[in-house]
Parts: sequence; structure tokens; C-alpha cells
Amino acid sequence: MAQFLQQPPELSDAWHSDLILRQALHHFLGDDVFGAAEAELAAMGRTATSREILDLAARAELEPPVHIPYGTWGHRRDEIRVSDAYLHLGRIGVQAGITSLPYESTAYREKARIVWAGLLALWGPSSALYSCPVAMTDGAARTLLQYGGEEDVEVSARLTSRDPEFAWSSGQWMTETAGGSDLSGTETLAARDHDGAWRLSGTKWFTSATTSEVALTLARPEGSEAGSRGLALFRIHRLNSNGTPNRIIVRRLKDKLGTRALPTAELELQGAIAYPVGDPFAGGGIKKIATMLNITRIHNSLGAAGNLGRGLAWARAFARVREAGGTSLAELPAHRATLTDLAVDYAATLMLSLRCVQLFGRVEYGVADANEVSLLRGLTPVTKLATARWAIAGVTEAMECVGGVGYCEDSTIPALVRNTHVLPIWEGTTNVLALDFLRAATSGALESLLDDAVELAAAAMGLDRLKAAVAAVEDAVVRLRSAGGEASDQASARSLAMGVAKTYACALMCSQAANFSDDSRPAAIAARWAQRGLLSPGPPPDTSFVFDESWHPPERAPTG
Ligand code: MFK
Repeated sequence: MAQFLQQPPELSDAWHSDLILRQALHHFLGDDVFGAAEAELAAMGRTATSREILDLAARAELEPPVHIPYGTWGHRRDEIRVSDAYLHLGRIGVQAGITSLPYESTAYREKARIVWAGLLALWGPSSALYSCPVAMTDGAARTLLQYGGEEDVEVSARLTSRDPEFAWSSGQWMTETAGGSDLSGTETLAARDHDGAWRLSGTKWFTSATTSEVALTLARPEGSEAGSRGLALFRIHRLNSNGTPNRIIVRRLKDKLGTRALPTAELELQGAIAYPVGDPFAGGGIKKIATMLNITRIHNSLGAAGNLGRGLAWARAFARVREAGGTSLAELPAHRATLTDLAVDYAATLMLSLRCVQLFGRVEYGVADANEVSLLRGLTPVTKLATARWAIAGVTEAMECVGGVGYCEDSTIPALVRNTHVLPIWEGTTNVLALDFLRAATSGALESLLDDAVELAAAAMGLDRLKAAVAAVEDAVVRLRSAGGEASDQASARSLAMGVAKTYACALMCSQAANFSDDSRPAAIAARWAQRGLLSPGPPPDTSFVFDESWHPPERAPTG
């Protein structure tokens, strides 16, 4: 008898097979803009799961960057060679508008960011983390436009171009050995040459997308005050304007759990030329780079949504072709329930991320009111921290759903899991973001979010099926308001932020269900999300034992 061979699961077209993404985008875009953008999104959906792009991504993961410190005759070279598959994936994204669409003048107006978010969620999981330079490029472009002068504007034109021959990408060099989360100990010094040029000296401990043409970085101008207040923001180029290398030594590439196609390096700046963004003596470098950070945090959230969606797509594809006990996995009640909850997590991740993007688009386009600015300030850290964790849980579940082959490298699912694990770490860890949320809460962002949650959920008041979900939002809001009263309590920051994330996501789902009142699916998703609970347990009341080491068993009474 011939040996049984499993029919392989195949990813379908990422746009047409993803009802949750299409409905979420329709909700935020409205009928007209959705109609106008549909062809563009569908084209990206076809590309994102085409054999060509999946093969490129698989190859890029297998071809990590190589550092070539010296040339043949011993001259310092510091070249980092990356996979051409990785570069090709980047070109596909750039040509499709992944770095440019929000900066172009389009009929989408303030909704351009939402269309862009759809493109990014589709392309990102197939990009072998080229989504990382894209995030920093977007953040740098906006920061240079906001704070920079004429030359910064010229650089931003390259960062936002669709033409791969003209386009540049940007890095973001902040982390030093003294701190990743706490930048106050930044040791890089900026000194002025006799000819007025600024030169930076110091070591940057983590620099991702190190092959980018340009980066934004922090340094302390000589004589500036200590701590984070004295830091200034600089633009630095890999090559000088005459094509010679800037004085940047690559100490080594990082050997990372994931993001393997992406070059991440330790760099030593040995008097490298850099250009201050705004007045370097005014300090405020952290405040300026916060523009970039908030944008890369939104990218991170869309990365979480994209990866979770991709995990779900694999799990569904496998369930359709695999049988157990003579029944398709797709029909087995236990498996169906697991996949349903995975789909609900995906919907929550998308709703939060797209709401953030919607607010950001309005702020960028200059049509947001003060309340929307406050909502965005609070929602950005909350969304980043929650979606990253949901994505890790979700892609891990999806890997389990595919079984042993899903654990094997050639299925490409381990790369998806590894690449998702970076999401809560870079761009601020869960606790750093929870503390950032507390910072925002002190200027009213918590109140804005809770008021908005009540208003959004109220749209579904008339739907019988969502009465419990609306009541759950109202109840959670009352509890979060009282918990938020102690907003200075750092130990509670994480549970407060998580509670806000779950509650606000539920409110968004209710509002979507009301908008789709003829379709039972968004309501089923919202009801299930609420049923699983909206609040997180607070911090442990007793933390006294966590670092304890010494213990001796009680003396035993002698026997016999
Ligand atoms: C799928 C792909 C995705 C993405 C790929 C990206 C790859 C990039 C890899 C990396 O670079 S990872 C490194 C990421 N590093 C971080 O995210 C740093 C984490 N640490 C923080 O975010 C800390 O909260 C922070 C360094 C900002 C704390 O600094 P300070 O100086 O102790 O904060 P302080 O004094 O509270 O804030 C200084 C000013 O900035 C204040 O304004 P004022 O001067 O007007 O008072 C703050 O209000 C403002 N500020 C701080 N965070 C802000 C902000 N403003 C707006 N938004 C924020 N998030």
C-alpha cells in the first residue's frame, strides 16, 4: 500500500482570504475610500502570498548579513553584505508605496494612512523584516520634516520616494551599553570641528538596518547638561557627500534569535560627521526622537497584526487539508474553537492598530482636534504593548495548530514565530510602554480613552447580541477609572495598560458590529472578546520573595 503523504497547506491570496482584515479596513475607510483603494490592496494581497515573494522571504531568512571588516590589502572596509532577496523584498514594498503613500497627495486624504496600514499588514509578514527599515524610514522622514531644516527636507524626499533608485532608508541609533530603555546615560559626544562640522564619538550598541544610507541618533553636545535633557538629535550618513565612508566602524553584527535577514550591528563612531536636527544646544533630543518612536511603535503594532494574521492563515490552511479520525481538522469542535479564538485575537489586534493609524492619519493631515491628539498619545503605547504580546501568543498557537511540521524550519513558521518575538522588545518593552502610558495618562490620555470607549461601545446598545459586551465595557471603564486614579503606581502600570487595551478593543469591535449590523460575524467576534474578560489582574500584592535565595529545610526530628 502506498505511504500516506499529507497534502501541503497552501496560503491563499492574502487579501481575498482575509475577511477580518477586509471588514476592519472597510469599517475605518468607509465605503467610498474602501472602494477606491480596493484594487491597490488586492494587488498587494496577491503579491504578499505569491510563490515568488514567499520564496524570496524564505531565502532571505537563510542568507544572514555578513560583515567584511577589511579589504584584500588590509584597509578598513566595514562592509555589511545583505541578501539580495532581502533587498528585492524591500524594493517590492517601496514601489508599492509602503514608505511613500502617506506623504503623497492622494484622494485618500486623511485616510491615506489607513490604506497604507492595509498594505503594510499584507506585505510585512512576507518582507523578512524589511518592515524594520521601513518603520524607521517613515519615523525619520516625519521627524526631519517636523524639526529639520532645508537639508533635512531634502533627505526626507529620498526617504519617502517610490523610486528604488532614488529612495534611501533610515536607521535609528539610540541604544548604548549604558541603556536601551533609559537613554539618560548616553555617552556619545558631539563636538564641533574648527570648520564648524559636528563630529560624533561613541559606541552604539544596537543599530538595526545598519546598511541604511542615513540614521537619526542621539549625542550629547560638549558642555551640555547631564541626563536625558542634554541630548541632541543628529542626522548621520553612512557615506560622506563625496562618497567616502563616514568614520563609522562596525564592531560586529549581532547574532539574534530572529530578524535574521536584517543587519543589526554594534557601531563605533570615531568622529563621524553628523548634522544636528534643529538647535543642538536647545537639548530636547528625546522629545524630538519621540516623533520617530511613536511612528515606529505604530509600525510595530501593524507588524503584530500582520504576523498574527499570517499565523492564522497557516493554521486555517492546514486545518482545511488535514484530517484526524476521519474528519477534517476544520470540522473538529476543539480545533475549531481554538482557531476561532485566534481569529478573535487577530481582530482585536487589527482594531486597536487601525484605530491608532486612523488617529495618526488625522493628526498628520492636520484635521485632528485636541481630544484626538490626546487619544493618539495614550493609544500608541497601549496598542504597541498589547498587540506585541497577543501576536506572540497567537503565532505560537498557530505553530501548534500546524503540529510537528510547523516546528520545522522549512515550513517557514519558526521564522514567523522568531520574528514576532522581537515585537515586545524593540521600540520599548512592555513595562517601558506601560510607564509611557502613565506619562500620557497624567496629561489626560486615560480619561480621553475611557470616555471614547464608552461612546464607541454605545453604538451597539441596540444589538441584543452585544448587550453583555457593552455592559462589560461600561463596567471595565468604571474599574479602570478608579485604578487610573493611582496612575503614579508603577507596579500597576502594566495591568492598567492591558485593561485599557482590552476594553478599548472591545469598544471598537462593538462599534464595528453596529456598523455591520446586517452581518453577524463582527458581533460574534465582539461578544466572544468581551466574554473572555476585559481586565487584567493587578500586580502581585507580595513581591518580597522574588529575589530570595536562602532557605534551609526545617530541622528534622531524629527518627528511630
Ligand atoms: C515591524 C517593525 C517595527 C519597528 C522596527 C524598529 C526597529 C528599531 C530598533 C530600535 O531602535 S529599538 C530601541 C528602541 N528604544 C526605545 O524605544 C527607548 C525606550 N525608552 C523610552 O521610550 C523611554 O520612555 C524614554 C527614553 C523616552 C524616556 O526618556 P526620559 O528622558 O526619561 O523621558 P522624559 O524626561 O519623561 O521625556 C523627555 C521628553 O520627551 C518629555 O517632554 P518634555 O521635555 O516636554 O517634558 C516627554 O513628554 C517626551 N516624551 C517621552 N516619550 C514620549 C514623549 N513625547 C511623546 N511621545 C512619547 N512616547
